[in-house]
Amino acid sequence: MNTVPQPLAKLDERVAAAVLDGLSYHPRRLPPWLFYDEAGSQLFDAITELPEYYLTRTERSIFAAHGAEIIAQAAGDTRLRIAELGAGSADKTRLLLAAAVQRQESVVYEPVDVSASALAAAQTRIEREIAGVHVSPQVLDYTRSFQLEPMPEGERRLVLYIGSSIGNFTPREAERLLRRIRAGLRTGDSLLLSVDLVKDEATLLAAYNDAAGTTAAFNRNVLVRLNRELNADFAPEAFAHRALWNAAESRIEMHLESLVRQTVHLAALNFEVQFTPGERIHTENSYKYRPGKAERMLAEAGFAAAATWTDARGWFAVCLGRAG
Ligand code: AVI
Repeated sequence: MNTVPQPLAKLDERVAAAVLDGLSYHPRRLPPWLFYDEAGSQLFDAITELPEYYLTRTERSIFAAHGAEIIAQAAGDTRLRIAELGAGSADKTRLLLAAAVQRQESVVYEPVDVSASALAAAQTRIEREIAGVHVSPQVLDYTRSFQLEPMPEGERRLVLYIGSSIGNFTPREAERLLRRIRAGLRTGDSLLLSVDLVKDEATLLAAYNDAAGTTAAFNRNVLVRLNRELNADFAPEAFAHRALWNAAESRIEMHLESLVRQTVHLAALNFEVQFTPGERIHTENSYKYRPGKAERMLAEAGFAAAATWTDARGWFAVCLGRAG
């Protein structure tokens, strides 16, 4: 059957620029934010449930054990409102929101995301599920600017940057992002930063190369996205999912490795790329930290490290920094 060329939806300039830049570069690369179209966000939710992907359930266990203490430390003797960068499925956030409601009867929750539709979905879900939470969504690309709504004097804001999301930024980018967050806060506000810790290589690798192939599908989905949004003709099955541990940089890297010699056309960019067999596209870094590193990063960005909580195996850390 002939496939009829589909008219392109309006070209997203940010996607176009990132792809043109990344695929012109050697070694080829694509930024990880490209993973999160609708299908990619669903695949990521599925990853968080995988037996090998210990991160989400370990972090959740820390919140379950220490949620009340985290909220108490952040609040001091004031009322707290809670902002969250990235409005994912908010499953773990629920534990912290419930702890805040327990302490002060109600709480304003400010999920921050670029996607208005993701925010609307989060608002409906959370207001339905947790009594006492008032959702005030903020549409914002926090990787570019960080200016939240002004809040009443006498309240403090706790910003959640959880899920080990900071690990997908290079150290320089992470530093810049933490400084930007600090600049948008008042003295006494705080930031809760979660990081995945260095552990044995087999555990790390399994988390990014699961038996069911969900992470492989998540990785390849970026090519499906480029086919749709940039009228490209990637054959996703002609690229293998590779996850490797880069000990020198302390990070898991994900790549898509071309299995054959091939030329890919990206019609919307009027651009083509040739791949040799074995040539890779670097799609993600996921940094793993040594104990104490997150606290140093917070300090360098202007936060006094207030407390750190971890799990019994010492696999994951949740650090509270107070804006000084
Ligand atoms: C969102 N981020 C923290 C995940 C991670 O573990 O780096 C993304 C991910 N990539 C592959 N699996 C999950």
